[in-house]
This record gives sequence, structure tokens and C-alpha cells, in this order.
Amino acid sequence: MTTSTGRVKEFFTIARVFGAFYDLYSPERGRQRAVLRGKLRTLVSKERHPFVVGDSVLAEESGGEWVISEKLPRKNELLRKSKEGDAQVLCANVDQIAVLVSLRNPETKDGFLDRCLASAYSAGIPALILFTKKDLVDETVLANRIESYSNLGYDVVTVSCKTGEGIPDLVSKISGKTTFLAGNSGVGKSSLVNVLSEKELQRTSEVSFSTRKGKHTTTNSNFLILEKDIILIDSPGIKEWGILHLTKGEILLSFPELNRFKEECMEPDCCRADLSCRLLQVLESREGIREERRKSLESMLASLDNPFRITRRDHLKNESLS
Ligand SMILES: Nc1nc2c(ncn2[C@@H]2O[C@H](COP(=O)(O)OP(=O)(O)O)[C@@H](O)[C@H]2O)c(=O)[nH]1
Ligand SMILES: [Mg+2]
Repeated sequence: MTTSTGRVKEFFTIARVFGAFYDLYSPERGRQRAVLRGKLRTLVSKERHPFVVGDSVLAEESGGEWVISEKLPRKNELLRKSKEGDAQVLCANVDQIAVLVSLRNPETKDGFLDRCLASAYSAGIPALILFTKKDLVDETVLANRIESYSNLGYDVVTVSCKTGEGIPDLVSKISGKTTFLAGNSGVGKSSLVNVLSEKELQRTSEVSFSTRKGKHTTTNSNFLILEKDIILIDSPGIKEWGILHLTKGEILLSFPELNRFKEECMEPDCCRADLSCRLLQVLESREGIREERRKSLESMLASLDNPFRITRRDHLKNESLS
């Protein structure tokens, strides 16, 4: 594409966002630093997330510097929303989201995984559940968790970055795709990137023993191009995955256990989640849904009713501050 000034515009993907400037990527140009054109800067200043990793843009070279001149429409965007205000856009235009679940050191809660799955479902992005640190986990416990999710139709992979177990299986599921890695801090996102790239690309951190939550090392999302057409977006550890951007209907439909009753709804394509809702009736009957999943769903629905309630953790935080 050529502009009126005769300069050539080229397609790029946003690979990293650093406040005032951006890393762009294209197969032809590799990684390039870029800034926003003045006009675009004013235009996007009102948006909270004008550009996120994965966004497609047009940019042109001007005086040895790359300048983003246009933002292209998104194919999809992954959101989370934990508090009042706008939802946070985590990435755009991905083929799938891999939710990393570590059953030990640190332990990923069911609630986190289920909230991620609901957000992915509503964004129309396929999810892959990735159990990490296989070497640390009891086999029966792990098998139980795997079965619980694979029976629901989820794609599940188990890996260990220590022993390399499961890595070839994972590679077959991420080759040729752009995958967003989601997970709490310390679950092994950066270690996985290292193993897959066979280089110490990402700085990993020892899990801090005082909190067992892991230290933050990745401060903003980063688009990484590996061999075998694997593109990974490593993200900073996410503590909580708020689902306040979703409706009750969207949350119910994101549970395959309930979604299969969708056809029995009185009004097709309508899920108002009121008392006559067939999906809510199934949930209440407690049949066909595992205890942990039901609890997690009920907690999600409750958080919509009372989104800004003070949690026990907030109390503890305030106590420690005072
Ligand atoms: N035992 C074991 N430790 C792992 C494994 N994967 C990662 N770790 C450790 O977990 C800690 C946090 O990993 P890191 O990749 O930084 O997590 P991130 O915060 O999700 O990027 C580091 O000390 C890693 O060495 C694994 O498969 N097995
Ligand atoms: Mg990391």
C-alpha cells in the first residue's frame, strides 16, 4: 500500500507495548521499534487499550524511524474485568489461549481456570488447558483433574519443563498458531517459553518461599516467534481473572455441562438467566455438573450480583496496611 506521500505502508503485528513506543513484528522486517503518528496519538489517547499485543497495524518508515499510521480491525480480543471501569484487553487476534494450571507450588484455583475458560468462550477463542509441573504432582490427583476437563470436551495437555515430558504433544497443538499463555505468576509460562525455544530467552524466577506465589518477572505481554511456526504471547502473571464484562447468560453458556441444554431454552438464542432459564434449573438440580465446577459457576454468578464486595483478602490487605 502506498500513501499520498509515496511512502510504503507495511503490515505489522504489535509485539510489545512500552508506554510511548511499540515493538512491531513482521516476517519480512522482523522486530522493529515504532512510535505513533501524531494524529493517531490524539485519536487513541481516549482509549484505555488502544493497542495490545497481537493487534494488526500499518506502519511506514520515516527518517529511519517506524511510525504506526493505522490500526486495523481486530478478529478477536481477550478481556477480563475485575473492577469498576473498562475491561482490560489482554491480547488480540490470537488462535487460542493456553491456560496454564499448576497443581502445586503455586496451586491454581479451579475458579481461576473456569473464569479464564468463560472469557475465552465469550471471546470466541478456543482454549487449551495446560497442566504444568507434572513432576511435582501426584498422578492420581492429576488424572482426576484431567478427566474432569477432558470429559467436557476441553483439549488438555500435561507437561513438565523439568523432565521435558509432554512437550512434543504440546508442540503438536501449538504449531502454526498464535497462542496466548495465561496463568498465575509462577505457574511456568516463561519456563515453557524457554524449553520451547531451547534458549534462556525469558527470565524465570524462583518461586518465592515466603508467599509461594512466585515473583513477577514478565512485566508486560510479549509476542515471541519460535520455530515450527509457533507464536507465543507470554503474559505477566495474573492474580485474578475478573469476569464482570460477561453477562450471566454468557457465563452459563460457557459451561459445556449446561450449554448442551441450550436447545431446551424457551427462547432460542436467548439466555436472560432468569428463573425460567433451563440452564439455571439444571444447575440447581446439581446433576451433570461436578461439585467444584458448580461452586465455581455459582461464585461467578454471585460476583456479578455483588461485583464490588469487599473480599476477605481486601480486609487482610487493609489490616496489613494499618
Ligand atoms: N519442578 C518444576 N518446576 C518448574 C517447572 N516449570 C517451571 N518451574 C519453576 O517454577 C518457577 C516459576 O516459573 P516461571 O516460568 O518463571 O513462571 P511464570 O511466572 O509463569 O513465568 C521457576 O522456579 C521454575 O524453575 C516444572 O515443570 N517443574
Ligand atoms: Mg514469566
